[in-house]
Amino acid sequence: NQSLILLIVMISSITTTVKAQNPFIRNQFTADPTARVFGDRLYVYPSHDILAQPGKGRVGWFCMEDYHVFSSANLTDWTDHGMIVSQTKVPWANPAGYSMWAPDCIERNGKYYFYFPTLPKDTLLYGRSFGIGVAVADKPTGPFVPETEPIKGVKGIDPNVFIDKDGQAYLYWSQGNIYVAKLKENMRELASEVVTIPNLPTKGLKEGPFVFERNGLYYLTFPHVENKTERLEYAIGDNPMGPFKMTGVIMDESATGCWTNHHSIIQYKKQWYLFYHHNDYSPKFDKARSVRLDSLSFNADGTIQKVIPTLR
Ligand code: FUB
Repeated sequence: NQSLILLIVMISSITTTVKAQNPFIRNQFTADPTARVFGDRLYVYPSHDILAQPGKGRVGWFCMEDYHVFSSANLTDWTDHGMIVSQTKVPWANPAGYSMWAPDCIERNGKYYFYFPTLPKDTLLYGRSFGIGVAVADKPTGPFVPETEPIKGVKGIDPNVFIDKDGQAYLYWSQGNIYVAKLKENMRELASEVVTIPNLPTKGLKEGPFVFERNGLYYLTFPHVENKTERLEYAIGDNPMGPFKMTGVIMDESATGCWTNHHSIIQYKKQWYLFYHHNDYSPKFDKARSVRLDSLSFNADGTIQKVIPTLR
């Protein structure tokens, strides 16, 4: 068995274009990595796990109060550009929510739009649901200025924004199902009805949609839990609003007990990559996670080859 594992590790290090050094952010816990290419650098916008203490978050649960952004030109040397958004600086956020969950960031006409979910102050309207907000900057590293209100008509977590070739932007998010709506040119308001994406698994779809386009195919990718831990799966369609056809698995469930997995997929310098997370630096507590990356390849028919995690 050990020699089989060694063989797999040797083969993957030959075919991998990056000498993966997972986890690749080592100065803090990070999760839910959204990778984006801006100019000639790759930026990663992750969640920032911290440990809850009595009076600060809920002990034993996810605890996040802010976001950092990281960048690299070679996927080996990473720069931490520091804190970009914090719960105390978002006018509509509950400053004691500690729920700054999975974010995204996208560029449009020279502005950078950072999308994030968190618990709103307005519990009358939101109950226990999350809202999704936007913060805007002139550079990928900020400073980001949060809007005063969350996006109207959206309750849920894990925003993901995709801009199609015709310039139309779409916002995806989760709340039991995966939802999509068009965004206005201002990137701060919905421009359509909210659509529940059909033909996806009816159970175990909790979070983390990520959409990208390649060769005219639209890929809706997401974590799906059937047993204990999440498996990364995908569906393909010919329209960003679906319908999508369930197609396969990108990464199997983890056997080592990190309940969540959350990912993004991006092409950088002609190679595609999967960014995801695991609890490498916190094996006994799976809500203190660390981000990883591995190369990803497609078959000739557009299907995705399964990614085997590289641990070092
Ligand atoms: O990081 C908090 C939540 O855990 C995210 O929003 C989910 O996608 C899961 O990774």
